[in-house]
Amino acid sequence: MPELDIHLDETDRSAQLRADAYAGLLAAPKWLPPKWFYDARGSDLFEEITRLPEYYPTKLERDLLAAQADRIAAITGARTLVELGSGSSEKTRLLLDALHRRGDLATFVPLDVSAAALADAVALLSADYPQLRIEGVVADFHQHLKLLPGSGDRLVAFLGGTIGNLAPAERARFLAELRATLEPGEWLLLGAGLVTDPQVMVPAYDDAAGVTAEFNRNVLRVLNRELDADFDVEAFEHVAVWDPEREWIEMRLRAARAMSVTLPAIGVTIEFATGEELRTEISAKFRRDLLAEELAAAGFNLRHWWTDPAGRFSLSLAET
Ligand code: AVJ
Repeated sequence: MPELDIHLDETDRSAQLRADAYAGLLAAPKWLPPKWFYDARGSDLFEEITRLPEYYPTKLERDLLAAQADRIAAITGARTLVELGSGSSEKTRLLLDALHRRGDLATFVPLDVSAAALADAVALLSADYPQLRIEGVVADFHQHLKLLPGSGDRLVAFLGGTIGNLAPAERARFLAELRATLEPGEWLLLGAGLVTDPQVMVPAYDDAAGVTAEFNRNVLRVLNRELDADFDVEAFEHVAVWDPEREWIEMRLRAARAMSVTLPAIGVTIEFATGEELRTEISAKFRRDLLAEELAAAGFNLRHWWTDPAGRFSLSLAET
């Protein structure tokens, strides 16, 4: 097991899961934050999603990175690459290779809430990049930005469209906090899904093989295991809808029948009515002007903007 820098130990994690479950499951409507999808199985299911024919973001982002990585390396000259929500860091190799070709790269800092996914990624990367210093950080990018190692020469990558998991107010806070931890001349590379045809967006979150449904229900398995809850996981149906006002995809779990669920670890019993929905994720899609505005409001200057020809996914390179 590679050594990781752990800012989120099991005690913090479980205290947070309790707090989130308590707040979200007693709210009306019920909700849970998406970060709890990602135990080892959830991280594997997400990797499977990225290979589905319907799930276009990963492929489009990979193509954009492949096309622009050398330019990004030349523009930023970064010696430290930080990746927030790194998961498998699979696409990130395109950036590592480009920075390495220029001879600038010294350190890679992948940061993820999932210790399991991070440990796998660090092990694979250390084998393939023996000369690179890799500092895996188990942390939550909502909370631990101040702890990012390195200074003055960083490129922070936040890829995959994960920014879309944040609601507008959280996003503003996150971007401002990130900006505050960076120094002048450091860079942000942001991957973000764009508003496109709902007939393209919705199937990406509701695939024919049912992998996304399993991923969605996995959050209930996490609660069953970690909070001793007794969700009847199979009694929840996967729902993915496009909200045209707020321009985000919402994933929900819909109770197929009325149910009572006990969560002994937090001393709570909750009731579901037939058809009641629990919101598990928002995945916001963006427009260039809005993103440029949000970046500017946080103190970033959008310097480069790349999209696929159909305008479904974007890479933004912004300077502090
Ligand atoms: C990992 C947050 C980018 O929102 O597209 C995939 C997660 N959810 N299918 C996304 C996800 C359902 C994914 N992100």
